[in-house]
Amino acid sequence: MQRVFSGIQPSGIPTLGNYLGAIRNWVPMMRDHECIYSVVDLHAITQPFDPKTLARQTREMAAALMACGVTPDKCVLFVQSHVHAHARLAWIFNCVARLGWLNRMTQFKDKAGKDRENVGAGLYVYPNLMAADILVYHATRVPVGEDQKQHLELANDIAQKFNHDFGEDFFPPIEPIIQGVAARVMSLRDGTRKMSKSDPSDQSRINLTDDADTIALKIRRAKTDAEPLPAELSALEGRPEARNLVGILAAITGEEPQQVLRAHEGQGFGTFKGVLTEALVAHLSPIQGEMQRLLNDPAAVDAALRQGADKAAAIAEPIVARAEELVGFLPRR
Ligand code: AQP
Repeated sequence: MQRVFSGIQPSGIPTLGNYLGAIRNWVPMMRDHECIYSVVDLHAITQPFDPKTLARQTREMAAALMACGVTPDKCVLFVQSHVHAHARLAWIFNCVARLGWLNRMTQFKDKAGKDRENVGAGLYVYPNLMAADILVYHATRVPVGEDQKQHLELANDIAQKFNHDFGEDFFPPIEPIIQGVAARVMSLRDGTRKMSKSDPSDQSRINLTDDADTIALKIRRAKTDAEPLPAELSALEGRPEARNLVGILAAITGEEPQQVLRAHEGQGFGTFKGVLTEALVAHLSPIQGEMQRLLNDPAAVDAALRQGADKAAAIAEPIVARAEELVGFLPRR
């Protein structure tokens, strides 16, 4: 059985984008892979964050995952900072990766913005930590969106250079499980930007915790245009907001966007938004109920995460110890 690693940052409440683009796909993968899923708090501190809310957000993210079906009895679910092997291997990778490789990472350029001198160094070496997250379990499959493909190539470069420099075929190659662009959910305020949990505007996203009224309001206010829905998907080119709402309904109902258009051809957005709201509320409310039930007993969530961390460490410790041995560190005896 192949081993999968995936992570999600506790940088806010999970959004509909996180759910449709990542979390929902984690569940079926647990049937035929050994899945290791992490709430990656070490990554979350590479961007501005609030130390007063980080722990709560981390627990909430774990509860959201469990409520979506990522249950700890069927996978290894844990918090990244609880397993020290990640940071230990990441340091070694900081010394293996070349600056030239990191300089090519487009996500750093996007996230750093214009004021690069003032960005934390952690954001720059983020891909090295991501490589460590995967390779510290010798995981070979990683579900990624298009935007993460470059980081995965870097992880493979790091693994190869480590193997070459330290004389052993130690780290296996990683293969992406590519998720289609269809799963990409865009901001409700701007159809050309992705929906993000850290977007300053709450109106730009649906949070998994939004109640029915909030969802209705956000969808009603979502940016659209005055044209009715066409019959053909190709006619939505140049209408990113309309395309996004059609894509969301398709993802929620399990249909193709083309089928959604056929069913709603000629409709204005007033009507279509009503249908979309109803579908979203019906789909998300059981998840919200379960998340709330879990968060009513935070000690039980923390205990599940502790067990997950123990299971993760049992896999990662021998691997990082061997990597340290290959590098030549004197073992602690
Ligand atoms: N809008 C999206 N559509 C589809 N998939 C998405 N993902 C994120 N946004 C969308 C997927 O969610 C997973 C977890 O992402 P992450 O938390 O590690 O970081 P991210 O991709 O940077 O997600 P956010 O929500 O945009 O977080 P912030 O605002 O903190 O940067 C990934 O698999 C991602 O592809």
